[in-house]
Amino acid sequence: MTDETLRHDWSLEEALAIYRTPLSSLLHRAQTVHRRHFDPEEIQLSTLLSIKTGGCTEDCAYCSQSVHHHTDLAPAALLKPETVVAEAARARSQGATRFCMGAAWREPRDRDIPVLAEMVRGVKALGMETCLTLGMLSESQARALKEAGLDYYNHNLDTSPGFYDQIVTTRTYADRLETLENARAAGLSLCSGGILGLGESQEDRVELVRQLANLPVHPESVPINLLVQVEGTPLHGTAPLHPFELVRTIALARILMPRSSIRLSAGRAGMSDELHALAFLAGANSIFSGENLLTTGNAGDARDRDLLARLGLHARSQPAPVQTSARTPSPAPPAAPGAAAAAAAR
Ligand code: SAM
Ligand code: DTB
Ligand code: SF4
Repeated sequence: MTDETLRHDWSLEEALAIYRTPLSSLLHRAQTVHRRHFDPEEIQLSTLLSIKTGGCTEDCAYCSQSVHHHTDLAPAALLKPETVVAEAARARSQGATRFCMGAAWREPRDRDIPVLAEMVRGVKALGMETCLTLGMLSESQARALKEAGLDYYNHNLDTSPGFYDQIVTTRTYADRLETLENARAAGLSLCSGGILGLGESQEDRVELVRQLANLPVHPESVPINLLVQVEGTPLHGTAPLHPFELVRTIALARILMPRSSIRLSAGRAGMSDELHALAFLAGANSIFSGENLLTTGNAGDARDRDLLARLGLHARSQPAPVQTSARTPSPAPPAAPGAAAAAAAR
């Protein structure tokens, strides 16, 4: 069975065939892969904070923060490190193991790096994993942030290369790939995924996952966002995606990137408990916790506690051991029926 092998050469035809498998067989395959590599009852929680809000010069059609659109968002300057660290401490007290700091920038300037490094050092000192998402990043910027203790860089491919220019025109897919390369070269772990519900085709969704899986090293974390429709953005009013398409995309990501964390990301506030359950069955094992994402609302801690309890799932209590993202397949651990065995296998 090829599921256990980390492959980087998936063809579109192979990936489409998996995506279009009858749903129960697709879920069974995704679960089988998931249980080989993860504790099936454990969900990792990351909390987001917008450290610089609005006024972004990029024209991403989904985004509330672009100067090209007319949204109600109030812009805010870069937060002070002490404010950021206090928010991280609050997130930690609610069970988050990773703190993700997002800035509405095309790219940071070199002179922004020292204050960002200070934020990273402060969050790291709380014992949390750190993640930044700042737009395009040079290798030297990535190295400086890595040195400060940055664990993850989030930079999404968002959609397929073919559909990309209908969503963003101020940068290219190649720009996105270059930043991922720069972050990798600096030794950072990658968080890279996309958004569904932009009006893309099924082939675009499959191609997005294939692009991620065919990177030289799989992103350690793969956020799958469902478009949060924001009034004033060009994508407001887009026909909603059928939820099974989201579930299939998650399952495909789980099967093609067996060792990656797959995060059910933006859009959860509008999802039923049943859809959450299907997404977890499809192999999602991470969520954004907290009341807010960056500029829009999230499911919230009270609902998430209730949801996880009803599903018999629990939040991961510690950051995962630092991963080495091996290019070559390592022997898969035996199928682990219990939590302890699966945890020990990682
Ligand atoms: N400015 C940086 C960038 O674009 O790389 C970092 C922040 S940006 C808000 C991070 C990601 O959030 C985007 O790549 C996109 O995938 C996701 N995102 C933004 N707005 C969204 C929305 N309305 N619904 C769902 N996902 C969204
Ligand atoms: C990601 O893939 N999703 C997060 C995080 N990475 C930075 C952002 C979601 C943003 C949703 C819309 C908003 O709140 O502005
Ligand atoms: Fe700017 Fe990021 Fe929003 Fe695009 S997604 S407009 S780069 S903040």
